[in-house]
Amino acid sequence: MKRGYNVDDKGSLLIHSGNVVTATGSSRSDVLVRNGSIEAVAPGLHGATEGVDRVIDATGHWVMPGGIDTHTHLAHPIGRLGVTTADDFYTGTVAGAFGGVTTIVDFGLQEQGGTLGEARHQRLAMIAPDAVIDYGFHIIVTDVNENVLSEMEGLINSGFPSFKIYMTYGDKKIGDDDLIRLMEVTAEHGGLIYAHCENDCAVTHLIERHLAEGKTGPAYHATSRPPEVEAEATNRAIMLAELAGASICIAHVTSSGAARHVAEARARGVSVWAETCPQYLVLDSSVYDAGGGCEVAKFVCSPPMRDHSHVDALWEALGAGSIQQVSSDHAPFRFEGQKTGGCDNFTQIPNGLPGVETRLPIVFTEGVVRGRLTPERFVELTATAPARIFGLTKKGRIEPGADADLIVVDPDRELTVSAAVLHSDIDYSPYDGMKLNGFPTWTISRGQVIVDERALSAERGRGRLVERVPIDRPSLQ
Ligand code: DUC
Ligand code: ZN
Ligand code: ZN
Repeated sequence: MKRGYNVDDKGSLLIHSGNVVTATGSSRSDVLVRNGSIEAVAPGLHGATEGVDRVIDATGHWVMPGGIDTHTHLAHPIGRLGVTTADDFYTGTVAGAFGGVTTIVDFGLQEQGGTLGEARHQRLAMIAPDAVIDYGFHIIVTDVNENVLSEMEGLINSGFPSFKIYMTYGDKKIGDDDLIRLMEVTAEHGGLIYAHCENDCAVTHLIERHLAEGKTGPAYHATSRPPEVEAEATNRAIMLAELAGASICIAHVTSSGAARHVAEARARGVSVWAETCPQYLVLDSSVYDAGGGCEVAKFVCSPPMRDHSHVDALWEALGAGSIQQVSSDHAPFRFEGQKTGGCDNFTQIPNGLPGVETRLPIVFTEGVVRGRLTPERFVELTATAPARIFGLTKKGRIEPGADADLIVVDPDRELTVSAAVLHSDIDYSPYDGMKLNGFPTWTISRGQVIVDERALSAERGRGRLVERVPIDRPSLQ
């Protein structure tokens, strides 16, 4: 029992006397970890600490599965502008670890004219030296051709079962014809389409109209992408998936209309899942009040934040199960020098908000502490469901045989958010001043304590590529 010993994934660790919370229940219990996996979960294991390398006393704490964030953009050229996000795979995964995230599923972008295999190869080479937590990535398909379609079966069966598509965003956009072709292949081989849904024609038209009318300030970003453009594209993507018999996950649902299309499709048996993100649950369209000047650019993301009726609808959908997971869509840009490039023209503001570090605390505080979600539902939304939807068989659960990816949280400990206390390589937080519970005291990845009483103890590059399997289509949980 060596207090302070940083157990690697060959060691053993006992976390005792915590409130162990899973997606299906909570109880006071101990968790024994050996060689990176969970060996046993039961009360009374702390009677046998002989030979255990490290013991964590979790009295008064909650022990939960490490968060799985299936929507991060690290060192990634975003959207139509192609501006690269400010976090690399070191700063982004360190930020994740401090926010209780033990696995990310990021993105590898197919270049125009390039292959999906090249996208995989390039992205792996970028991530592996830097990541401190485990990682996978979705391949973003931007250029569909026969070769691409024939590559997909091999990718699905070798740990890359999900394919991101954009229904808007310039040369990254996929048309409906190509979307159906992709869906036919994923339907046949157990792949999943992960879709950014906005009607590109409507957005393009509205942007042009705003600019022609002199409505160029950052606040007009939001009115150029109203809820209808999201709801229409969401419904279209779902209907195409239904036609092809394919599974689909709708990225970042922000509006009541899109949430309703998802719920209705699930009710008729379509294999559709949906995520929302913390920004759409705690911020609303008042962040775009024109009085804010260029500060408004800090909140420019797509889809944008909505009015409060949509915020309420999203919480309801989370409670009812028609939205199954919360991801961050972590796409951090510095305010000075990146966001400010569009102070006079909202189309020049890179789209995205940081979120990998604050996702769990926001959902914990606004969901569990405020009584909107049970602790079990919190675990389901942030870890267990993302693992199930995206084929991460060893993650997101606290049970023998699962990877020992755990967080130990003091539910009463509060932290006031500012860029200075967070770990992303940017100069602001959209949640500045917010008081949040739910930051972990310890974050454990494959048995290794990587955040130890709020101090980093992880080597750069220790993260591993996560195993993923083809998607279980009939499961609509
Ligand atoms: N939307 C954003 O705002 N940022 C990242 C990509 C996206 O779809
Ligand atoms: Zn998106
Ligand atoms: Zn995104």
